Amino acid sequence: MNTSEQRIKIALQKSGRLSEESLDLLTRCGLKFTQSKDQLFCYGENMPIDLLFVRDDDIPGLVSDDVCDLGLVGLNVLEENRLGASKAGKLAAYDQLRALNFGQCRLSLAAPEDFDFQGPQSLQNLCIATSYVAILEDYLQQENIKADIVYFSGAVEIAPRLGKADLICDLVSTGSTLAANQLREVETVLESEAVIIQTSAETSDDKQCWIDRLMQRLDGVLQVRESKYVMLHAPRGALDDIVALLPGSESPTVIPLDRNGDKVAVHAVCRENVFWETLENLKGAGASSLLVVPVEKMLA
Ligand code: PRT
Ligand code: ZN
Repeated sequence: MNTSEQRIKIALQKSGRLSEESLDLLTRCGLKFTQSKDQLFCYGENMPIDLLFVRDDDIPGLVSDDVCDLGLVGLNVLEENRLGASKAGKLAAYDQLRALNFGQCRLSLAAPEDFDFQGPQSLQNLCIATSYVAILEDYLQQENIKADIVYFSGAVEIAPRLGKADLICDLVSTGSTLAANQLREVETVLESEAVIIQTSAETSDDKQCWIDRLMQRLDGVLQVRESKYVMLHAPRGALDDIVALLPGSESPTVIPLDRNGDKVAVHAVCRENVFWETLENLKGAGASSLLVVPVEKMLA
């Protein structure tokens, strides 16, 4: 497992909105790198896994062409690549392994505030500015709408003010960019978040073993992020109500606290965050001595 062909290469965004969290996720999976983020390449010290830092738009192609085995990229970039390739008669050769629960945004249509949007039909014969031509074309085709698309590589939100388009189709997260440009989100075209993809090219058994191991750790890391360990005391009679209130928990451990088992301790892993309201409701149902602690690692 030492030659460079046998080492796994993961493509990550070099510098941008996904960079920090992508690297953080892999570090949490226990990977150690000889790291210098300004370099294009990072050597994995404790596993045969190296990182390649590139522009996000290049990630689907690098994975599809089997230059990299894995890639972390926004679903929006992936879909644009897949639909673009299919239009050119090519097949994008990668499989989506997991959604990564960061980089959330949506590709949305947005119009000037006074635009009377009554659904996709309102787009008929209008002009829409976007960086996501293939996704927008696909959407318009599915809705049976004829509209002109004008390509903007960035600052799409200024297109209506420049008189270049009637609407835009762009990524939105908080919505503040749209508001600052007197635009209103009218329709979501695609919900997006960061995902991890693997090349569809044949992978050696050795490499696949490491990829499976990495995915198992990744599942643990993703589950742990929101998970909490909850401990509480309760009268046995209130157990059903209390268990029903624990968010996303599976069969908690119940330990008798007195000789006849009327009072019990309940320990549960909750796979969702536990808010103050939940604790108050648990207390209302008869629970006492409530304790919520973060979970460090989890292996199913
Ligand atoms: O240099 P490189 O090509 O690698 O980076 P890039 O400039 O193309 O991408 P980058 O770093 O801006 O974004 C990388 C990925 O982050 C995107 O492909 C999305 O998957 C994800 N992401 C999440 C976002 C946003 N949220 C986001 N808000 N990408 C862009 N935006 C922009 C959007 O285009 C608009 O200009 O932020 C603005 C809107 O934000 P709000 O909060 O005002 O709504
Ligand atoms: Zn980009």
